[in-house]
Amino acid sequence: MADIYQQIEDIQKEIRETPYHKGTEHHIGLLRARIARLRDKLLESTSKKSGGGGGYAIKKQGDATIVLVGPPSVGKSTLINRLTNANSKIAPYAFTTVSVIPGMMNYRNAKIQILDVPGLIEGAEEGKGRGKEVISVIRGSDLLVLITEPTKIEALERISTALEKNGIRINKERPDIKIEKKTQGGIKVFSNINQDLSKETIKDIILEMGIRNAEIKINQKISIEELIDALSKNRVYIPAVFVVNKSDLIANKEQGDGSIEKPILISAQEGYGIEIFLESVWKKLKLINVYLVGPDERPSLRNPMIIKDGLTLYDIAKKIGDDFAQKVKSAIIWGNSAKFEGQQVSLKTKATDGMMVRFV
Ligand SMILES: Nc1nc2c(ncn2[C@@H]2O[C@H](COP(=O)(O)OP(=O)(O)OP(=O)(O)O)[C@@H](O)[C@H]2O)c(=O)[nH]1
Ligand SMILES: [Mg+2]
Repeated sequence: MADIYQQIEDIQKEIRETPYHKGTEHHIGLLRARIARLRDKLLESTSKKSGGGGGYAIKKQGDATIVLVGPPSVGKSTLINRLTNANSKIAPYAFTTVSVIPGMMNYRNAKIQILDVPGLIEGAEEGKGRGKEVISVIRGSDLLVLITEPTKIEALERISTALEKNGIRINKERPDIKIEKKTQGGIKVFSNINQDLSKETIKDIILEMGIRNAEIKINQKISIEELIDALSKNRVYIPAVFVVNKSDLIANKEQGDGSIEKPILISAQEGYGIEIFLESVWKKLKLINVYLVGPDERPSLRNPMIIKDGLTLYDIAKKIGDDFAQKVKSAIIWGNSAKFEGQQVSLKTKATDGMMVRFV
């Protein structure tokens, strides 16, 4: 293991010492691919070792699971205690929380599980301490809340970088690259988009990632990083909201949008900014409410169902049951996405937030 860390270190040093331009792009691309493979090896050994024990094997529950990640003592336990039924110990010293504390929050009819994890991410990429278990909890979550306090603003960047090194992509889309492995024929790259990277660089990075025979369709303009991500097995793509707690301690409270540059300012203790924060979490989770209306019922908000945005009415019928989906032919809808109240629509119609639906 120590050997792999040393190898990564050495290659990183070489990258730092090589100026980046068209002429060195190929070489740097290969070095980055080499690092990615070494990191993948480390991640594999982590996932084998982790799982179970020490309060880290938390069962996912509810409609979504979010994780609070941040340095020690920034108020993660205070926040989870405010939002949920959890009772996480709060204290004015670091590392109060040493295992994962789960809580459940009801928000807009959804049950959202919130996990308070120990502030131990940094150092995880060097395989230190419990950071690795924390990483595996994060990898399994639907959303991250990266939280810090006014005196530790730089932690947001630092933790993001540490997570990136562990294969976690924050607020990014999975690159649109299709890889079909073959048994022979070498590497064939197809792209109908003009790429900045040369064909040769793309090909050699693919080889460096350990793929010998494959057809690769690239449907977007890609960077070296995105190509390597697409070729690595263990990348996860997770949305995140960035937060600064204890904002009761600062004078300038110009509210942010939840990005890393403009974190949302909250005070878990005083309750400031909590609504804006939850609003942002909700938007990023991409959950919506649809309301089921029974055959003889009037449309109402009585029977909500939480679903992922983007599903069709047919998908919803399937969720209710395969038999049910077989039987229903169309739907009647009410609410702001209906052209008129009681509109009959096909099951191919996309569900929207607030829609009332009767299957017929
Ligand atoms: N001023 C102020 N203090 C806060 C706020 N939230 C938490 N604190 C204080 O910060 C200290 C640490 O709070 P915790 O909630 O235990 O922090 P934590 O992030 O869970 O800490 P660890 O479990 O040790 O990683 C406590 O003394 C809290 O009372 C806040 O919004 N404003
Ligand atoms: Mg805590």
